[in-house]
Amino acid sequence: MSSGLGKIRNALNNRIVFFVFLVVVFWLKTYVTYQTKFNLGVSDGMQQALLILNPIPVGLLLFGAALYFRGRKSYWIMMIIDLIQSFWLFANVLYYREFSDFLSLGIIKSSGSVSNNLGLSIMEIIHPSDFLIFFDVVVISLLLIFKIIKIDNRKIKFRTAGMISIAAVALFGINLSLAEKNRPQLLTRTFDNNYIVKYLGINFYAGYNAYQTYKESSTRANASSSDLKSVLNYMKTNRTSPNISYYGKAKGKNVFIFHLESFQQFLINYKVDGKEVTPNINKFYSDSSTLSFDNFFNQVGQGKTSDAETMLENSLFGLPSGSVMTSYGTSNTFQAMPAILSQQGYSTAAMHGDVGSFWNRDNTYKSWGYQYFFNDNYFKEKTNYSVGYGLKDKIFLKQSIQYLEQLPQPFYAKIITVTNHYPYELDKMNQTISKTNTGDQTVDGYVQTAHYLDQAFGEFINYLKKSGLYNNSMIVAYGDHYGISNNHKKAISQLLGKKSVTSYDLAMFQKVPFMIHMPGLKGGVNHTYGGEIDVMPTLLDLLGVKNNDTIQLGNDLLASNRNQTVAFRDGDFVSPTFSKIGSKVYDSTGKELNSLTKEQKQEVTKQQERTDKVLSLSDKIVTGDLLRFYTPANFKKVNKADYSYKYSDAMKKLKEAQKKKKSLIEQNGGKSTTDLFSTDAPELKNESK
Ligand code: GP9
Ligand code: MN
Repeated sequence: MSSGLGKIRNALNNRIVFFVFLVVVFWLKTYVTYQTKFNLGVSDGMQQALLILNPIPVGLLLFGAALYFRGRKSYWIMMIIDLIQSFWLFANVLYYREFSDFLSLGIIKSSGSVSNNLGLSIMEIIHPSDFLIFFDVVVISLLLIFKIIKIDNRKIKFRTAGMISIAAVALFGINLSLAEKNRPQLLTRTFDNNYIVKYLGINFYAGYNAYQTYKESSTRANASSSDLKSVLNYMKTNRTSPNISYYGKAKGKNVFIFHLESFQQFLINYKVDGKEVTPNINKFYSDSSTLSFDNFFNQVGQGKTSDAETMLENSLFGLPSGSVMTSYGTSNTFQAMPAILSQQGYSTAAMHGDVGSFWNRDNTYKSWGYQYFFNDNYFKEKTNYSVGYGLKDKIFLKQSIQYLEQLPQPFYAKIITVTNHYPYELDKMNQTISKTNTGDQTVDGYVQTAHYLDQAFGEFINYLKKSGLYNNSMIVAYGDHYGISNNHKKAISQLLGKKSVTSYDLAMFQKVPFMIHMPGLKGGVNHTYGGEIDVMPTLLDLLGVKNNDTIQLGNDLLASNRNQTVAFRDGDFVSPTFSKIGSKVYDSTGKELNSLTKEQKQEVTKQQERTDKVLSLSDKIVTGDLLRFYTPANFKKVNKADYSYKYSDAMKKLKEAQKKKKSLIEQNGGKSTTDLFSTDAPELKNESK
């Protein structure tokens, strides 16, 4: 035995062996930490393989850098690298335990909130086993100090060190390409820090995040308040005057923003085998107290849901690539709808059955002034409760009531569903309508999950009626973006009953529902052309909130003097007169115009210029963080430190809020209204209450 140990010791006296040993220990340690301290949502064999693989290339590269140096220096470098890595791992373990997310430089730099919250409770959240992360650093350092492992002073050939670095980079290349294959656009869209760590590793994530932060902060540093001039000039000409027959009509009402995931306008009144796919939404759409828009377009880019959220609540566009929420949500200054309304006495809450870190919501929502964010940490989970990105809508909505009813009124509540999400898979017991039969696998399940979403929506509306909320709320429902992408032209033409589809048809296919319901509201179908960018100004006018000095790139859909050019994120546009898709121009009937008159040309150019302008202004505002230089009158800058989405903090705050005696539960004599939510969710059938 002792001779075995002696052999190992002898071997470790060789620098290359020592290096390999360090890499192996580092790899094991990282992998064990992944498995025991984080919840990375590994869902298939490839993801598992990548999780095992991903510490290796970075380990080889970083520890390998020490091989270019000689003697003691080389050992010092290796141990310091090990220590830094261990600190990073350790800090993330603690942060993750509290926030289910990874640390980013943005958080470390910008928000006292996070470090404060963490600082206060650090002793409570630390587990003794966390310190094991430093075990190897301590033991190996001692072995070196006491010369049990001896320093190998021999020079390592430059070629050997070089080969190791090259191997590390090559291995990383393989890692990256396998990751991209499993999760396309992983780096361009950066959905969730958990994804980057799962696929590429916690150390790569550190570097990547540092690079992003550097890039972003240098653009920010170069921006100044004078950059606002062009924005303010645009606002002067773009601002509409509100429609007096609607202005302030919803003043003081509760507001629901009901997010219909991947829900397209074509589903309204759509039938499969003679059966309505979305009967509840159809009814809501044509209710006499619902204002519905039938030329309302989604305008999202790569940020998909997050772009929709950014537009809806800030009237700013998403980015040409990536997502405003993931790249700028933590650090930028915003003047978002939740912040504006909370300063008008509203309670504000977002609810979603996915992890809080997706699209960086857990940080962005603080910047937007959300007092509460009820994410999956707040909901009961069971194995059959979730599909795809999170809780199934019916289960999520039922569980959301216990929080909703505690909010002091008026409240602003955003409810984000997720079951109707690509790849539109639903368990047998929840399939209650037949699939379409285009033969395109990804398309045909869409009506089934949409039908499920519709039923969930119906159950929620029933609850609102029973609880009385229906009568004192403005309910806004919208589809965030397409469910069927343009890659499925053949299936799309079959769904629409056409022989084939043109680029114009595909642009029209980007319509999503936008509906505003309130008892007493003059309803009907409004044909104005607009999109997600226009929601915030529309709602603020309906709520009668002063809105004449805010920076918003959309305009009130109900105003009569509004511009109706709808900009898409790629620079195309649609309007009631002309639409430009790619290099083609179409008239209002969808006919391609091959030659334009001088007047037509002028009009198209004008619309194109407006489209380009509004997109570039938005990018300027976001990347330069220009709102930090401008605060509208009566608006208080949001301080992220005021917010915490920790379960215990939220519960404390809700309890405190009950003293105001304005919540539904208080109105109901202190009795919960959760029983008023009835659902036919098969998963809940045999559950005791
Ligand atoms: C996940 C959900 C999906 O939380 O909002 O986002 P998407 O993929 O639609 O952008
Ligand atoms: Mn979405």
